[in-house]
Amino acid sequence: MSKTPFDASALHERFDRLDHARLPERVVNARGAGAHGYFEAYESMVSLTRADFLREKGRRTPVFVRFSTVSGFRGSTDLARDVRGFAVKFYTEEGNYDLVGNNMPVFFIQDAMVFPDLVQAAKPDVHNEMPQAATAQDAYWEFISHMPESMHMIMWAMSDRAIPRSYRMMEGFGVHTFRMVNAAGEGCFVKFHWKPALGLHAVTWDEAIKISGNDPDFHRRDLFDAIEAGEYPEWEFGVQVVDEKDRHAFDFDLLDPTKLIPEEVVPVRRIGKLVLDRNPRNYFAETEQVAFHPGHVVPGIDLSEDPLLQGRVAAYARAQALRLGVGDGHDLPINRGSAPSRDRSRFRGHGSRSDAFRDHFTQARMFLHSQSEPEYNHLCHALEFELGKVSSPAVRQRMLFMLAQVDEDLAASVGKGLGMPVPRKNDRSLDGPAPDTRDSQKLPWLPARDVPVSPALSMANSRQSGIATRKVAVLIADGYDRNDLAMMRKALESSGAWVRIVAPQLGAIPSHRDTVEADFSFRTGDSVLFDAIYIPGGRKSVDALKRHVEVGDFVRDSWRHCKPIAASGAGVELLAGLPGTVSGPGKLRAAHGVVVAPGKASDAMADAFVQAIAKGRHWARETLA
Ligand code: HDD
Repeated sequence: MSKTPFDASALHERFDRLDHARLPERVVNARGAGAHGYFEAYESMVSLTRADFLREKGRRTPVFVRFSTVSGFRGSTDLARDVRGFAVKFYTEEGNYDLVGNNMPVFFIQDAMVFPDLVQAAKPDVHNEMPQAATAQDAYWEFISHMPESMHMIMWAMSDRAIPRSYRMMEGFGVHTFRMVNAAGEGCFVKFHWKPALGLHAVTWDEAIKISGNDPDFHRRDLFDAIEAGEYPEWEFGVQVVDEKDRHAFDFDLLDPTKLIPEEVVPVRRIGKLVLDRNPRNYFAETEQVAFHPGHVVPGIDLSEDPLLQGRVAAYARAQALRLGVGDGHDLPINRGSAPSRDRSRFRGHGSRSDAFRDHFTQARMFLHSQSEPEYNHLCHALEFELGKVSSPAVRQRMLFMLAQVDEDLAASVGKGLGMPVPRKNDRSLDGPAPDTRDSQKLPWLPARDVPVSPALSMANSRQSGIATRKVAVLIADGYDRNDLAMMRKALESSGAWVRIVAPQLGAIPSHRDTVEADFSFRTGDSVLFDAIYIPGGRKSVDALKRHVEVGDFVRDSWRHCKPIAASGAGVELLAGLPGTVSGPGKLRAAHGVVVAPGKASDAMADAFVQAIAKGRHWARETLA
C-alpha cells in the first residue's frame, strides 16, 4: 500500500488562510451587517459647506454602511434590547468621510473618560461572562443609577426604538453637533439625521425574545434579502442647521451629547438620499474589516468642541490599530479612499462646560411625555423587566429615585411592578457619590423642567409609506380556496408585500388541480417571522389546520403582537375566541386590525387588509380585555 507523503507546507498554507480570516472582534458593536450603496445630493449646499459631495444636485458618492448592536458578542442575537450603530463611510472625491452614528440621537454620557466604565457595565460580567447581549443585570444598572446624565438615553434605550423591526425601518443620527464650513470660511452648527423611507417600526418584547430563538440573524437576513430582491433600503439625509450666533440660543447646551434639538424647534431639512443596492461579497473583507473613525471628515465638515466627540476622535484610531493589527487599517481595500484621508485626531481637550450640562432630566421628561400611550406602556414594561432582573435592592431603589427625577408617575408605575415603594424625589440620602467615586466630582444636578412635547419623538408619528417588503404569512393545507388565495396574493403583491405560504409540510400543497409551493412548514415558520397573517377559506384546508397546535399559536401570537390578521370563508373559524373578532354573518368588518369575510375574499376585504398592514401594529389590542 503506497502512502501519500505528508506535505506540511501545503497544510500550513491552507491553515494560515483559515486562521487569517479572523480578527479580534470589536470591543463594542461587534455584531453587525453591512451593505454598499450610494448617496445622492438633492440640492447644492455650497452656501453652507464646501464639502464636494454636497456641492451639486444629483451628485452621487459611493458609500458603505454598517449597522450593529452594541453590547453583544459577534455571534449574539440581532434582537437584543440595545442601541443600534449606524455607521456610514462616504468614499468622496476628497477622501473618506465617516459618519459614525446610532439609531438614537443622544448618548449615555457627556465625558469620554467614563466610556470604558459604561462598556464594562454593559458587557457580560468578568467572572462568569454572563449575561450575553443584555443589560438586564446588576452591573449595568448600578452604573446607570450613578449616572444621572444617562437618564435621557435610558428613556430611548427602554423604548421600542431598541427593538427595531428592521435596520431598514429605523432612523439614524450623527448624535453630536458638528459644524459645516463654506468656501468663505463661514461656519454653522449641524445635527445629522437619516430618515427611513419605510417609516419607523418596532417589534414587541415578547416577539424579540421569540425571534432570537427562531432566527438570531433576523435583521442581518432582512437587510440581505431586501437588497437581493432589488428592494433597496433607502433613507433621506437630513440636517438641522443652527447659525453660529445662536450657539447659546437654547435652554440646553448645543454641544452636550445627551441633548437633542426638537424637530419642532429646528426643522430637519432633507438634503439627499442614501440607497443600499449591493450586498458584500465577502463578509470578512468588507463588513468585518471596515474601520470607521469619527475623526475622518472632509473639508467643509468639521468637528465641534463636544467633549464626548473629542474623546471619540482620540479613541477610534487606537481601537482600529489594535483590532486590525495593520497600522490603522486604512490600506485595506474596504477602507481605501480615492484621496488621502484627513485625520482630525487632535484631542482638543474638554473645554469648559456650561451649567446646562447639569440639566439631566428635562429632555428625558420631554421624550417620555412625547410618547403615545402604547409606547409609554412599553417603556414602563421594559424598565420593569430590566430592573426586575437586578438582584440588589439598593440598585433598584436608586434607579427608582432616578426615574422619579424624570417623572414621578413613571417611577410609581415601575415601582409597582417591582413591588417596591418609590423613594421621595427629594430624598437626598440617595444622592450620594458612587462607592468607587466615579461621580464624586460631579456638580449637583438641576431639576427637570416642563418644556413643550416633541411629537417627532414618537414612532407613531413617523411618516409611513405603504406595505412594501412587509411579510404576510398565508396559512393553508390541502384543499385551500384557490380563488381566495389568488385574489389576496394579487392585492398584497401589487402593493409590494411579500407573500409566504406556511403549511403543515414543505413541498406542493394541492387544491383541486392546482398546487402551490409551501415556503415554510409549521416547523420552520413561526408567527414572529412575519408582519401579518391571512387564512383563506376551504373547508378541508381549515379542518386540517385545526388539527395543528402550531396554528393556534400562530394566530394567538399574531393577535398578541398586534399584527394585522385576515381570514375568509371557513378560515374565520380559526379566529374564534380572539377578543377582536367581530364578524357578523355575511358582514365584513375590520376592527383592531382584524379583517374577516365570512364568505369569499373580496376586493374590499383585500383593500381593508392592505390598509391594516400599512398602519403597522394595532396597539389598541393590548388594552382590550
Ligand atoms: Fe463608538 C465603535 C457609535 C461613543 C469608542 N461606535 C462604534 C460603532 C458605532 C459607534 C456605530 C461601530 C462602527 C462599526 O460599525 O464598525 N460611539 C458611537 C456613538 C457614540 C459613541 C454614536 C456617541 C455619540 N465610542 C463612543 C465613545 C468611545 C467610543 C465615547 C470612546 C471614547 N466606538 C468606540 C470604539 C469602537 C466603537 C471602541 C469599537 C470598535 C471600533 O470603534 O471600531 O473605538
